Amino acid sequence: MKKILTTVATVVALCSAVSVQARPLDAIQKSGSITMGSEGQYAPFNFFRGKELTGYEIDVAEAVAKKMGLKYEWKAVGFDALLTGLAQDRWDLVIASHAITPEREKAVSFTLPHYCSGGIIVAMTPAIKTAKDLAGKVVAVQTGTTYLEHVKKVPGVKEVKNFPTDEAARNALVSKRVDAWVTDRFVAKEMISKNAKAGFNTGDMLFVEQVAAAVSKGNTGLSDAYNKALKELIADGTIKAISEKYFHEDVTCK
Ligand code: SLZ
Repeated sequence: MKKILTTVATVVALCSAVSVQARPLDAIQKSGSITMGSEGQYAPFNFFRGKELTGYEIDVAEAVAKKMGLKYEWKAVGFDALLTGLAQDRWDLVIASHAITPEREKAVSFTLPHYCSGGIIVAMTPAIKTAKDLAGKVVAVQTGTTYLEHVKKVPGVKEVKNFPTDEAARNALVSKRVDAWVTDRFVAKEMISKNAKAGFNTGDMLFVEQVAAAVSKGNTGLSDAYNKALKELIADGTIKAISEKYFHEDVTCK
């Protein structure tokens, strides 16, 4: 047993020795371009319009990059791979609606938040509105999200079904494979305003959260520069204007 543990420890040590850290600020500045990762399946925060990645978070990050004097390049991948990709040097920064949580903070460093929101209950009947109403019900959430963690803690929920994308979780509700869907309140609001006749009903917010970009753990040079630019863009009204464009309201943290 001891030998196996030693072998495992050696392999882990070797892996970390060869792993490359995401680039510090000066390396990014030297190259002139920052590589950013997002999901592209979470309208209106980040989504594809044809081949173009767009949305509130995409516009915010591009404005920040420009303010930092940088060009940018996007990588879009599944939500699950985004934070781990920071430690693998696949991108310098992730912006994909990640809430700041103690668990995630063990692995990455967060910037200042670019919006404040929360998880809301959505159902096809007005009878399911509160956490209590979820007792005995099947609830759809996206894998790897704070929605999953919070719904798991609601007493009496019959089953939490998880899906690779938020859209797939929503489709499960539409096709009545689940009784409720928990998603972001602004995602729900926008989706319902675009599908007014579909019969969606929103209920209570289950929890609130602050959502921020993430950089590799301890990359404070990059997060400080990002924060400085973001603060300036909040102060001069740029972020508010981007928010109004996608949500018709200001979603920044008050
Ligand atoms: N804000 C939630 C969901 S992000 C989901 C993106 N599709 C979280 O932090 O997990």
